[in-house]
Amino acid sequence: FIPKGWWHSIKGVGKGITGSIYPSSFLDTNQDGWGDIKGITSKLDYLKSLGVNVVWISPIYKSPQKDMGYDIADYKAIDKRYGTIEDVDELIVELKSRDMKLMMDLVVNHTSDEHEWFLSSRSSRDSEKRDWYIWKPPSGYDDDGSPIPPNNWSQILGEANSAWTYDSSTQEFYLSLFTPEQPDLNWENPDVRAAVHDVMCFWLEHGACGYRMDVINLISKDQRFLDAPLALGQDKKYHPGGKYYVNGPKMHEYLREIHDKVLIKYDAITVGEMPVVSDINEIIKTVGRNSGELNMIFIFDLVSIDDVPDQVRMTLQPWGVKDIRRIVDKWQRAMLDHDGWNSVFCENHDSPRSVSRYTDDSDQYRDKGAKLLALMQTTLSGTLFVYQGEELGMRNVPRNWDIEKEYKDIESINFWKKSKALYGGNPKRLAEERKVLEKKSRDHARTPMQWSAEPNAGFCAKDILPWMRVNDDYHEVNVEKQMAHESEDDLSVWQYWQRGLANRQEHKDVFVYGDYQTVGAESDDVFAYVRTGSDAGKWLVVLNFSGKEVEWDLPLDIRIKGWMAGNYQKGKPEKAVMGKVQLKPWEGILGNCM
Ligand code: TEU
Ligand code: CA
Repeated sequence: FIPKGWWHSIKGVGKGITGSIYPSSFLDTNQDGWGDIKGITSKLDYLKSLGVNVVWISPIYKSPQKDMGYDIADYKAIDKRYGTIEDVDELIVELKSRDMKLMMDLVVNHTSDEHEWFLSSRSSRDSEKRDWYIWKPPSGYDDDGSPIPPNNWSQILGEANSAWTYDSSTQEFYLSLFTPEQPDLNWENPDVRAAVHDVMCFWLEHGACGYRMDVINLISKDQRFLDAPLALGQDKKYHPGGKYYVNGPKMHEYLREIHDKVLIKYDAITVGEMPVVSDINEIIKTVGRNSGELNMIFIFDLVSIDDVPDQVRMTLQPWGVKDIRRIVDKWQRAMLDHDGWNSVFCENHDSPRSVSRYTDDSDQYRDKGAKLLALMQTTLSGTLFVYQGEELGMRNVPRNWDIEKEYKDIESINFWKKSKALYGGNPKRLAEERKVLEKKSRDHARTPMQWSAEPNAGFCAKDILPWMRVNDDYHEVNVEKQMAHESEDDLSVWQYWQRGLANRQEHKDVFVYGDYQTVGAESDDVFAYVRTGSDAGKWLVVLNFSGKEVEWDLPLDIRIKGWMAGNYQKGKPEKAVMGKVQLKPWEGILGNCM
């Protein structure tokens, strides 16, 4: 029996349990209110005890931090806020001694506008680096003489603005898809690609195991630079231009070049961030067994579940358990049927907290909701990514926080600026906009990690102001409390994750590599599936994604040997083994089948 994705098992990718670290909010060790590399190193035992064996750290390179380090000014230097290159060396030594790996963040769709490549590029039209970025003349001039951008594409982190930024000294626009401080590199230029390869080799030589590759599917732009289709029902000046740069014409060519010139030499592990695209064939070209591109990607369907289709991320649409089922089923089956590999995640630094988003974060149900999501993620195929604080069931920030004072993210700031400009005189409409932020802002994931009930949640010293406010609930929700939690009949969320991860590693043939089948697809409340492996047999996962008590019919062809775990008790759940199963609100159970 050769499990699907066996080549990933040889390489160890399948066994990967990745802890996603947002360094500024992880742990501050030098009293400046900003998390640092030494903070990460000091918590490796913590991560290891949870079950993590790979650490992905969001960018720690030199950066003006306009987009929290996703605007890099020097790829080979560490930002002073985070520490030094010696700190990275120490981190790698400490990781290796624990049999853990370091995954760096590679942000090469764009640089910071303070990167020397860009400073040179913008210095004159004749600069030898002019062509390293994407420069175009104005498409015309307004009545008042102001230049009109080359096309109508909107900026991703500020939808009211153009994706093009005018440079008055050389009188041309440069493309800056995310913010004006993040100019897009011109991947058509082979020198740019060679420079990226060189950066990649640098950190792999240094001891990194591989890369999480930021918006890697945006690197190839359709060179016609045509206008984007107008977003429906929107009376806007600029529109999402994804059609012309998401999985663009030469993306696969560029990825294969990276693979052949860099990855293969180091046997590096890669996960490409690929928002928007959700076409199976297109994705298999990248992560299929013989693709020669990447090991896996982040597919965005689950974290875009509440986005209005074909519009920007900061929108809201209703969704239900049928959507979760459709999305999970689609990708679990796709990878099995086409021999591809995938990542599993519900959270990252760009998404609201999963317990608030997919379940119920009230005091009554937060614990159950967080465990429900843990049960789901630890029983699905792929390389698992657990985002800091997810293992505690950390919540979104409270609704009563002052947006203008507490929200720090450039996307939130631009969104709120736009909302006030457009709807300042319309309190009802403005309240709707506020609701979008309260539900979806990236700030929710970025509050400091909650280590203890000490002031500032133990993230930094008590007399220091953390760069971002600590969530008010840290007295209740914190590492110290959850690791110490002792109770006859219950586990903390942290302990539940720990046990789930251990169970997953123990039964890799089922939960990591096994077959996947959705069952009971007619239910409006329950999402359920069967995992089948080579030696540990067949397992049924039943997840009540509703706040109601639900009666669920066991499929006729499934016989339960025993219910082994659930999120309502420490031991084995007492449930019917045939016929109808009664489920409490947000209850999840795991059964061993005959
Ligand atoms: O995110 C890219 C991305 O497309 C989204 O997750 C993004 O947050 C969303 O589309 C905004 O509406 C990556 C990084 O993860 C993010 O933090 C950076 O801001 C972005 O790239 C630019 O580097
Ligand atoms: Ca610090």
